[in-house]
Amino acid sequence: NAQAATLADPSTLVVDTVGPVLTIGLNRPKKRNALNDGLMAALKDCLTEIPDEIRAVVIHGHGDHFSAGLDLSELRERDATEGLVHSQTWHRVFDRIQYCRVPVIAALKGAVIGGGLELACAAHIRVAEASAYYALPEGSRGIFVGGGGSVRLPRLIGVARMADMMLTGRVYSAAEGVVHGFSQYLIEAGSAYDKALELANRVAQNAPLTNFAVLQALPMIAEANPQTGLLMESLMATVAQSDQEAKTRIRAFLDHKTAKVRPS
Ligand code: 1HE
Repeated sequence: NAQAATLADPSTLVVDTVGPVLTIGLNRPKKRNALNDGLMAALKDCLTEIPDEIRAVVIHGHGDHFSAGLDLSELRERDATEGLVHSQTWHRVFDRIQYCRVPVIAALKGAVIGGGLELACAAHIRVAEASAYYALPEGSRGIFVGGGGSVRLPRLIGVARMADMMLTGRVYSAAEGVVHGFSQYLIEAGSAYDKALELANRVAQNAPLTNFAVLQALPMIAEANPQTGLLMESLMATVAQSDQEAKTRIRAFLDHKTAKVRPS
């Protein structure tokens, strides 16, 4: 029932701290990290109380796969009302990722399927290794996305591509995925977690106000009408520039004390 669904199962996640980075490992490898209610409740809990000293989050999967999506064994129990509650519960959990205080980076490998892809879409940066692949088998299972996928995924890859995935079961490879916007990084096998951690440490060094602006203001500005967006941008820029952190960093550049921007 809906009440029992809120009980967190801490064994489904491995949460750790690596310097300023909180790492959250999906930990149901025998079930290919399928997302059951206990895991989702645990994920919600650990995203609720992010310690002050944490400056970035990495979400990854234990085993060979990021996530096989919704745990289908739980689905057969639900009626329509419970389904609605379940979907909205997922929305709240994934909103905690998207609107997190700090940047969230997803390290992708193997199956990134259905709800697993919806989870990845809520993160701010996706790093995929060569084994990653993306699919939305909801169509063939007679269901629909329910974890915010129809809101977030079209913004990354477009409505037509998502419709094709759901209608025909099309699967995209990691290499295709980086071209089409599923991930921002494509890296060699076995290194998604390390790369995600490296990026997390880099973003952790940014001025907190810059990260706030990128996470909270940028997506809203991008969705706003242009005149509203431009005004929001001006206001955000003014607040950021007037922060002491910005002044210190710009002074350091002018004093030749910071690294120059060079091609990577
Ligand atoms: C699962 C799930 C799952 C694996 N729910 N139990 N997602 C899907 O439709 C994907 C379904 N899964 C697969 O296609 C495959 O399992 C994989 C390609 C991910 C992995 O294949 P493989 O050969 O490595 O493993 P396996 O033998 O298929 O699975 C190992 C076990 O995990 C097996 O259980 P067992 O008790 O027989 O050992 C599988 O049943 C179990 N398992 N995936 C439940 N998803 C909010 S709306 C979101 C809607 C969706 O996400 S729909 C997409 C659902």
